[in-house]
Parts: sequence; structure tokens; C-alpha cells
Amino acid sequence: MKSMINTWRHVFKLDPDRTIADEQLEAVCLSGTDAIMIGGSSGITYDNTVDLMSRVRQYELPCVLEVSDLEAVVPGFDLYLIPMVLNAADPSWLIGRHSEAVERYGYLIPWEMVVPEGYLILNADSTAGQVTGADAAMSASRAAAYGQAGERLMSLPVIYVEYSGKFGDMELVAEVKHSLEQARLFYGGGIVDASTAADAAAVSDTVIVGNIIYSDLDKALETVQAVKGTSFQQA
Ligand code: 1GP
Repeated sequence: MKSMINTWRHVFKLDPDRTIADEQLEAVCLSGTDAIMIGGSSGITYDNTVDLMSRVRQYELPCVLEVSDLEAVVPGFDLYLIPMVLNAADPSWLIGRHSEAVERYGYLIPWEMVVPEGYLILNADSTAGQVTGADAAMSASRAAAYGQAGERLMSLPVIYVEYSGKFGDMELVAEVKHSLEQARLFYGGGIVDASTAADAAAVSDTVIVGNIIYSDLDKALETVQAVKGTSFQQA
């Protein structure tokens, strides 16, 4: 089950705290994307998560939850992705909240469906950047070192370079990618059309597209073809 992430090139991330009409949701789910990730940084509740999951479940593609709030963990997803923020100022975002969750609910956790993600938050102004106090100003070599430490020291299967809301530094992303041997590199942030999607696809394994779904659906749909069929290009 967990290995499904290794085939994903393009993922749409939907936010349970935002409204999407049935027609638009259908277009997203039938777009040819590889999976739907449900998650967000604020306003996530059990009710809005279960509501969105059941709507996405009408379609055949994988639907995974990126857990940001323990109260909003809903059964029925294909996988549970757990962000561990490698560059958070406060270690509670790296492992503290996680260990509290294990202490409280460990006996309920379906570990075979849990995939940890080593997050590198590189847009300090994003909600995730502000909430976690991430130390976002770093050189490409430092970012690559974080990625390698996450992969080699923590055995994380995913390193997620997150610029949420802003298109990132593709040279930095490429350097992180080159530092990894096993972990998959997820890139997200500021993909708004086919061109930004193709640029991100050239330097990462999996491209995550979020905000543009809500502001320009046609542009969001263009990103699928721009990413799929391309492969990561070894520089
Ligand atoms: C956010 O990485 C995702 O968590 C996608 O970013 O919303 O900027 O597309 P955008």
C-alpha cells in the first residue's frame, strides 16, 4: 500500500476548509492526477475532512490524508501522511506532537498505512511557516543537507520541499533531489500553470498542486499533462 507513493508524479491537494463545487471536484478527480491528498494548515475539523473524503471517494483514484490535527483523523483513507517538520523552530512539530499522539492512540494506529514526510518549509510567510516557526532562510546546500539527514538518519521515505503559496527556487530543489538516494522528493508551492508545473516536474519526483484549484481550475487541470509523461531530469 505504502509503495503507491512511488508511482505518483502529480497530486492535487484539497483543503477541507475551502469550498469546491461537485462539478469542479469531478474535474479534479477525473483529471488524470495520480492521487488526491486532503490536508491544510488551518480550520481542519473531523466534519469537514469526512465530508470531503466521502465526496472524493466517489471516484477511483487514491485518496490520502495529510494529518495536521489529531482531532481530524478520519478512518477510510488509503494512507495517512505524517508531516515531520525538519526545520521547525519548535521540536514539537518534528516529533513532539507525534509522540503525544502515539502515547494516546498508539493502539489504534494502522502503522502499515502511515507514511512519514520530512518537511522542509521554505516559505516563512505561509501558514505552515508561521505556525511552525520554520527557519526558512537557508542555502541550497543546507537544504540538501537537511534532506540527506532526513533520509539517512531518520529513514524518511519522503522529503517534502514546501513553498506553499510561492513558487520556489528550482535550483535549490534540484540540489535537494540530487542529495537523495532512496527518499522520494515531493515539491509543492506556487504551481499555477503548465509552465511552473513542468519546471517543478523536472527537478522533483512528485509535484503537488494546491491553491490554483480554487482560483483558476482550468490552469490547475493543465498542470496534470504538463507533469505526467515527463520524468525527473538528471542534470
Ligand atoms: C501546499 O504544497 C502544497 O501544501 C501546494 O502549494 O497551494 O501553493 O499550490 P500551493
